[in-house]
Amino acid sequence: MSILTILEFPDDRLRKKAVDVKTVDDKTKKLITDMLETMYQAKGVGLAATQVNIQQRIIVIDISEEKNAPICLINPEIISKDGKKESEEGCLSVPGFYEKVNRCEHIRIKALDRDGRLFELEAQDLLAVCIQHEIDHLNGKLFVDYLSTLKRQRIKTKLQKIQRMEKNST
Ligand code: GNR
Ligand code: NI
Repeated sequence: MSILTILEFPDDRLRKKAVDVKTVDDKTKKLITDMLETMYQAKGVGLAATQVNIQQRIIVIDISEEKNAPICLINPEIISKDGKKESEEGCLSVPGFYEKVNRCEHIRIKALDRDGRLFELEAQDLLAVCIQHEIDHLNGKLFVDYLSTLKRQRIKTKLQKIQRMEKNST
């Protein structure tokens, strides 16, 4: 198992669009294990492959309190959605910033699991928010894109300042 490096806004690589996984093989499974380990270590509830610089449509999620309920979504697609709900979002690629974002309240998705088997899942509340947030990552989109230009610019400047300090202290 290995901890992967999580890219941070405004890194251009977070803007790449991920492609479908063609076959779920041992390499895919190893990546999923590493993504889960990376997500748990970073104390996140979700992680998209794009965030660790892998342009494949793979997402891991665990919204459980005990961190013992990993969900893996390969090639996820929203097949129905309804309602609107605003909630506070954060992102491991935008560390330290939390803002309200509007999402669909209720979604139904289809995806492949770790064994390459097709399944459907109905989600609401945090799980629905998280799945929509992660699918956005696979499409090169970040939650800060839903904010005003001014707010996004302020976040960008503050993060770049922190990133410069981190770079100069190693
Ligand atoms: O850890 C995370 N928490 C979170 C909280 C509210 C809405 C979405 C998220 S996802 C985020 C982890 C992450 O950045 N996934 O891409
Ligand atoms: Ni995120």
